[in-house]
Amino acid sequence: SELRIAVVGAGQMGADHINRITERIVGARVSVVVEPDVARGAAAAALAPGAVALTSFTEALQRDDIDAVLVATPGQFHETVLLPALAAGLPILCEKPLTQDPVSSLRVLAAEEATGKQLIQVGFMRRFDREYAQLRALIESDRTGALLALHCAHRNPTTGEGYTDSMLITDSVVHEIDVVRFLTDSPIVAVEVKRPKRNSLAPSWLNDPILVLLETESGILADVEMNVNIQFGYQVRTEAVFEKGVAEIGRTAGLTLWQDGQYGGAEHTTFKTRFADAYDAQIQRWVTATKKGEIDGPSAWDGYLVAAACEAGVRAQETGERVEVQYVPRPAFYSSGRAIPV
Ligand code: ISE
Repeated sequence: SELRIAVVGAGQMGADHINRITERIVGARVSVVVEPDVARGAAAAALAPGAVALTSFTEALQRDDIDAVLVATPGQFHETVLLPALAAGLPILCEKPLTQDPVSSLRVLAAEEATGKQLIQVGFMRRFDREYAQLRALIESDRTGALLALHCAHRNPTTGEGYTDSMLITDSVVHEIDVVRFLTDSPIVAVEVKRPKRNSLAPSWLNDPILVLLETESGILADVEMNVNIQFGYQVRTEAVFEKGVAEIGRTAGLTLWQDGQYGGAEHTTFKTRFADAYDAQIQRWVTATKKGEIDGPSAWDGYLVAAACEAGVRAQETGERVEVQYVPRPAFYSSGRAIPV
C-alpha cells in the first residue's frame, strides 16, 4: 500500500519534494501539507491530488492518514517538528541540517533513542548522486592508491535576504562536511576558514566567498571554496587527489554547442536541477526502506556529527583560527558509526 507522507514546510524544497513524490516516486503519496502560510500551503497541496493543507503540525498529528513525515522547514524549525514526530513513532526524512547546533541535535538523538528505533534519515542528498557514489567507489578501490586531498568548489548564483554569514557554514558547507566524511569514511577533526577578497556583488552583510579547510581523522585535507554570489549559476565540483592519479566529478554536463565563433552549454542555476536525480533516488530509497521499517541513508547520528563540525566551522569563521571538533562518544544505539554506503 502507499506510504502516506505529511510534508512539513512548503517552501522551495517542500514544494519540490511534493511534486517529486506525486510525479515520480513509486509507492507513496502526499496526504498532508503543513505550512503556516495559508496561500503557499494551498498552492503546494494542489500539486498532490487528495492532499489537505493544514497550518499546524499538532493538528496534523491527530489525523490517521499519516505514515511518515518529510521535514522541509528551515533548519531552525526542525527540532520542533522532529520531537513530536518521534513521540508519535513516525518515520522521518529530515531535510539537511538535522538541527543547526550539536546541543539540539543531541536532544533529537535522545528522543529518537527513547522510541527504541532509528526513525530519522537526514536529507544529505549528495550521497545519492551518481558521481559522488562513483568517487567513493574509486576511493575504496586500490586503483589510484590512497586518497590524499580533495578540492571542492561549491558555488551558488546569489543569496536572499535571510542568508547570513554563519549560514555559509551551516547551510552550505554543511553538504561538504557530510560528503567529505561519506567519501573518506573518517570524521572531520578540525576546521579552518580563510577569506579571499570579498565579492562586492554579495549583500553588504556577507563575507563571501570563504575558503574552508576540513581535516579528517585519517589525515585527508579537503579545501572548500564556498562562494554564494558568483552570479553565473549553480556549480558543485570536486577534484580528488590520489597517490596515482586525480579524479573529478561535477563537471557541467549536457549538450555543448559550437557556433558563431563560440562554444558552450547550459549551466544549472539551482540545486533543484543540479541534484534532481539525487533527490529522486534519496526519496525513492527512503520510501522503500520505510515500508520495511528501515532507513537507507544518513542517520540522525550522521546529522549530529555534521552539526558538531559546523559549530567548529562557525567558530573558525569568527576567529580565523583552526578549531578542533568536539564529539560526544557514539551511543551504542547508533551501532555502526560508519557512513552508510549508498
Ligand atoms: C541550500 O540550502 C542548499 O542546501 C544548497 O544545496 C546549497 O548549495 C545552498 O548553498 C544552500 O543555501
